[in-house]
Amino acid sequence: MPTTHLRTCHLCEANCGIIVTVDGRSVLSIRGDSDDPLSRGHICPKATAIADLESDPDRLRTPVKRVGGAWHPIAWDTAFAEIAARVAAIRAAGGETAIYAGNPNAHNYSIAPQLPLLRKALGAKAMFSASSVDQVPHQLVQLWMYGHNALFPIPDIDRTRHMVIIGGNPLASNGSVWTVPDVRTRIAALQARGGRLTVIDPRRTETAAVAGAHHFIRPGSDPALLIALLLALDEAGLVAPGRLAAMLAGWDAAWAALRRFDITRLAAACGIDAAVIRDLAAQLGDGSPAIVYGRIGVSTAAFGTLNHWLINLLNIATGNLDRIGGAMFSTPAVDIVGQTGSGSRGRFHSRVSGHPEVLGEFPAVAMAEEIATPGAGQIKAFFTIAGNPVLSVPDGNALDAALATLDLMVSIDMYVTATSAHADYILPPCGPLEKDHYPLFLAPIAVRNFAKYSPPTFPPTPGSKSDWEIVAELARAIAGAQGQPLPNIVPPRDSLDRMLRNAPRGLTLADVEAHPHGLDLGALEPRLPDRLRTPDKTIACAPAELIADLAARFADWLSAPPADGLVLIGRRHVRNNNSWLGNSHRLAKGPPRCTLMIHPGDAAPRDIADGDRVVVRSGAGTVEVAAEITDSVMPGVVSMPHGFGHHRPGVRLAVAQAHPGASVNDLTERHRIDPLSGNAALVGTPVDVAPVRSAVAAE
Ligand SMILES: Nc1nc2c(c(=O)[nH]1)N[C@H]1C(S)=C(S)[C@@H](COP(=O)(O)OP(=O)(O)OC[C@H]3O[C@@H](n4cnc5c(=O)[nH]c(N)nc54)[C@H](O)[C@@H]3O)O[C@H]1N2
Ligand SMILES: Nc1nc2c(c(=O)[nH]1)N[C@H]1C(S)=C(S)[C@@H](COP(=O)(O)OP(=O)(O)OC[C@H]3O[C@@H](n4cnc5c(=O)[nH]c(N)nc54)[C@H](O)[C@@H]3O)O[C@H]1N2
Ligand code: SF4
Ligand SMILES: [Mo]
Repeated sequence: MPTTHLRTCHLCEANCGIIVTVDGRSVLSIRGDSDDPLSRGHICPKATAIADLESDPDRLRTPVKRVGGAWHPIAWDTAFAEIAARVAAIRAAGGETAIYAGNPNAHNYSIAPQLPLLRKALGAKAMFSASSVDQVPHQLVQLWMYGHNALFPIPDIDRTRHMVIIGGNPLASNGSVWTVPDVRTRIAALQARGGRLTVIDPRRTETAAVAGAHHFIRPGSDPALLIALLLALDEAGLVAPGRLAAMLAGWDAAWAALRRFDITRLAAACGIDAAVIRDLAAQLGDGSPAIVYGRIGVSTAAFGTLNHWLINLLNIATGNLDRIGGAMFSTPAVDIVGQTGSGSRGRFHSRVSGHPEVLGEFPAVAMAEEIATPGAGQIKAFFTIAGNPVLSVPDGNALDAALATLDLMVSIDMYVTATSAHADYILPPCGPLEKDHYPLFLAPIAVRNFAKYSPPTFPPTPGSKSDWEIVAELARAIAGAQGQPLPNIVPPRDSLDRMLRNAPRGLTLADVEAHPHGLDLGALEPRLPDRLRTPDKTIACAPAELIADLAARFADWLSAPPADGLVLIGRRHVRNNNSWLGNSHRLAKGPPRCTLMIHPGDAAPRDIADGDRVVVRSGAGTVEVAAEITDSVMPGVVSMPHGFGHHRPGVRLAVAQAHPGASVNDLTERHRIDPLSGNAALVGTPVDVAPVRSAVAAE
């Protein structure tokens, strides 16, 4: 008998409501839930991949242990006991341990409370995560300006008049650091009510294609545009923070630092005409609700932290922070801001390169050196949890080589990937429909205040475990093997109920469960100054680190002549998801997606024809891909998606390996970072491109 089940798609930040129809354990259909208050029926093609994940023959169903090159099934308790004994021995001999927590952790409410238990049992000084190849610059700016790293301003797209998207492509990504399901319809509604969308991107993206205006920008040059916009507002007398004025600290100091620059010079540096910049500033400053929003393209950049500071200053200068139709703060059912520490930077430093910790983590770019560099404090045991950093982190080859030297590696993952292929043990979670879901980290950044709990669709398969159980049981086994007190494990539903009750709304899990389509808690509301976590409830507009970065590193960059040659940027496709989901039959269909987009004016002099195999070379390495000639990328820029390169030895992803592509992170470089946040500068890598035939001839 088929049954239908309501839940949330956990695959991306949009958190769409889905209706899953099953017969026994087979998935008959996955449809959008039109009664979900947030997603209103929207889904993207990835939702149906959940069915492929459930049935994928490559998905591991039992823990496995690698002996030589072969994988052997192993019982859970044996695996936990063996890992625990090895950790105890490694630590007794002075070896360090570390964890990399990958992107899916952000989509799994139940792991978060268990991770500190594992970290403590391991005594792991070094914690790494996908945050430092992603959004940590947003969080550092929020810590400095608003007093808490999780105080994310959310674009109130449904009520704005003008949305400016810089370095984001929500029509492919479905929105990020911004839970905004069905963004296409929301953009169409904005335009239908006479509002506008402006996109700033080195590529004419899917989002740019529906925007009223799109401006190409030289990769990495965004601070020049953002400062020029601020100066143009100032010049036109349009700086009007309104009611925010009473909350601003350091406002004059910020302006004094900005006014050292000149619009003409800045315009030349970013490649956008000064007249276009002045016009955009006039639109932003016209008094109607407007939002400047920046994402991966400005976050994973050498000036990532500077970019986000300038974006926040723009929203403040136009009076659009904390304003209906501007960039607003949420009133979430679970209040991360009220229930976690504000965050930190520089309390301790990494061993090899002396990177400051940021929010308790070291930059992911430092993993390879921390594993490979001998000496006291060298990482000898390494745990990955839902991550595939060999494909996701710059200089994947360096990490690949480093992982091979570990004394112990454990991956909590359901696939044998480019990363987990190095593990001694792979501990696979149960299928996705056997898990429950709550958007712990994503509801607080949604365009409406909402809460939704999804129970498991299927009962657990006997002998399977959810991620949180694996992490918790590992923590207990490892603590026990070292004679530490056993950690107290709180079931995730209990933690969730407690977090809900402790938030100002005071809901219970039962209250949320009473609304299986989701509980709409209303539109975003102005929250300042109460929401600020700075000691004096002001907005710190001139953090010393940013003023210094502007005066030194940015000023140097601006005075240096622009480099010749091509630079590499990334892109996403609506049918891919980072380094995984490539093994879904449904998603893998269609033309090859791992191509190098290149402008016709850059292809011709290099004698590259559309579809030719080309060699791309950077300071880190070389990859071979097919060229896709298109004027949708600006001259001087080439674009390649990340998350491909499944040909590496040992990988077991049959469908993905039929379209292996190449890993763009074999080209990105470990030393290219934003030094304030430690975030990788994934965009703007200098590269050479040549057809395979001449590259071969040259060698
Ligand atoms: N060049 C370049 N590199 C990038 C980016 C870019 O734009 N350009 N983007 C960066 C960004 S924003 C991110 S977030 C990172 C992501 O990079 P990672 O943190 O490495 O995450 P994923 O690539 O999503 O890999 C997820 C892994 O977890 C496994 N997995 C999936 N779901 C689950 C689950 O529920 N439980 C468990 N235990 N395992 C699971 C998958 O099989 C896969 O191996 O990549 C970054 N890398
Ligand atoms: N389908 C799909 N959806 C996803 C993912 C996925 O892999 N596939 N990944 C998820 C994850 S982990 C994340 S973090 C989000 C990311 O969400 P988005 O930030 O929307 O990601 P992208 O689509 O990579 O958009 C980044 C844009 O920045 C542009 N860009 C590159 N360099 C620069 C620059 O120097 N300046 C400017 N202004 N723009 C630049 C690129 O051309 C690109 O269009 O997407 C999430 N959603
Ligand atoms: S946009 Fe697609 S992948 Fe993201 S939550 Fe919605 S259905 Fe899932
Ligand atoms: Mo991400």
